[in-house]
Amino acid sequence: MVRLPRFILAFVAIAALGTWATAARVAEPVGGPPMSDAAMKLCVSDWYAEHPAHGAAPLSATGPLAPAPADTFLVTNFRFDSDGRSTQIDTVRVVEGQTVMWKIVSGFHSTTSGKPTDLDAGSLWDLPVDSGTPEVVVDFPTAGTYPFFCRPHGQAFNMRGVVIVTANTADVGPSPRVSGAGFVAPAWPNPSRAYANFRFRVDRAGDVRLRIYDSSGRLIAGVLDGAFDAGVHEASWNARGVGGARVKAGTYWASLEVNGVRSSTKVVIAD
Ligand SMILES: [Cu+2]
Repeated sequence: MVRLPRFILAFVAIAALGTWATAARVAEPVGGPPMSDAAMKLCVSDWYAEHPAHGAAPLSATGPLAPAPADTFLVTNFRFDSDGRSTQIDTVRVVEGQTVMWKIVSGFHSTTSGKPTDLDAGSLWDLPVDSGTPEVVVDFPTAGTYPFFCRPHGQAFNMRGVVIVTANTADVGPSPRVSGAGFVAPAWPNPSRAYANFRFRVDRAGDVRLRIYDSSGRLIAGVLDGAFDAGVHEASWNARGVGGARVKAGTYWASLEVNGVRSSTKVVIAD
């Protein structure tokens, strides 16, 4: 047996304790001094390395021609701020079919649906908000109250917020648009199997494109691309991708572009 000198044992013990204390702080912040940038970054990157980010609005809803988000939370240490005041928990109100943006100001955070203690936290959306993804946009197609929190700071720093989505009481379906062009009904049947059907309004004769995206914004299929007269029209998607294979069950987004004005509606494909 090699006998280590006593001072070396003391050094090893202190080093091990230091490592443990750092790991515990990252995994479960317990208030006290704010987390360092490095600890926040580690917490966020560790989580999303194991759990894919999801729930961002499809690219079609965030492109240069998409309507601006209806409201924005500025994400800072350690609050979601929507009103420019230093209140802890802010609430924004939007209408069905509108989008909300989270925009980084400082630190490393997430926007995660639910409350920190919910078993299904993050089931609707769970996205990092940091220098790597400085702006994220979530689509809110359905009325309801949607609490959210930051994974590293929701529990210990009460870093939370709320989105309240009110029903669209005009009879124009899920995506009201100022021009009057857009979907006028949710996709049906819901869920869809062989076909998903869409009804949409064209405000004046012109070019119409209808495309299908998956929930990560990947283009799946083109349904329409051509000239239409003004009026209400219908189209169907055969639940097949560009290559002709049936898509797997899940949530997709139909993106409609009428004379450059875009709107989107959700499509659920069943097995
Ligand atoms: Cu945070």
